[in-house]
Amino acid sequence: MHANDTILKMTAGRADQFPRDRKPQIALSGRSNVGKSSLINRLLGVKNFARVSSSPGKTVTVNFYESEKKFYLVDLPGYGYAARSGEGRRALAGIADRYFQKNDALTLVLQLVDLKVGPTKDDLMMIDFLTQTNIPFAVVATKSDKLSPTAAKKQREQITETANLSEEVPLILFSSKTGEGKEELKNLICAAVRAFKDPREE
Ligand SMILES: Nc1nc2c(ncn2[C@@H]2O[C@H](COP(=O)(O)OP(=O)(O)OP(=O)(O)O)[C@@H](O)[C@H]2O)c(=O)[nH]1
Ligand SMILES: [Mg+2]
Repeated sequence: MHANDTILKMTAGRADQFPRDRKPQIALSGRSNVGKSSLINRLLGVKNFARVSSSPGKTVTVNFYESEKKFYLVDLPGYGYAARSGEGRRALAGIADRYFQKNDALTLVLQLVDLKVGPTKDDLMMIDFLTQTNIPFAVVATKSDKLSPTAAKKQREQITETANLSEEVPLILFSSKTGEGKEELKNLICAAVRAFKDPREE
């Protein structure tokens, strides 16, 4: 999993542009500014592969990064960004919703939650949705560099409790600044890719 071996295969502004090939997809979900694009950059070992911005709401398309010709990392638009205009917001919510519908290739969702902030109302709704639809997911608590190890541990417990996470749901502390959690996350992604069975071939 490295930038040398990864291409931006598709920047989809509409659902009919989503790739329909049979490669497993690992999607990054989370509110705007939580660190989805930064996480992709850290995983790929580069600074600016996926676009990161100081102003939230930058990723407005569903971006499919194809890695090792084997799987996709899918950067979804962030939710919960109030300053976007009404029409734009609806279109944005629309495309992320469409992404989750009848997607056989979706093999793992990485649900990002800001470690320091904890789960927002939207994060909790998303976690409920993933639980109810039986989509395998892990929670990635981002920006762990902002807390001391003691505070981080406390917040971790807080997240498990607030989101009512079952023991099967992995919870990974991650920082794109320090690289904490990177190996754990890579292992999780690799395992999901290996375990993927194309439902259309069964
Ligand atoms: N301290 C710290 N800051 C981070 C970390 N990850 C991301 N950031 C900062 O948080 C801001 C948002 O990061 P992005 O990666 O663009 O967030 P995003 O989730 O892709 O946002 P949208 O594309 O708007 O949905 C940027 O200013 C990043 O530099 C981290 O691990 N630690
Ligand atoms: Mg982004």
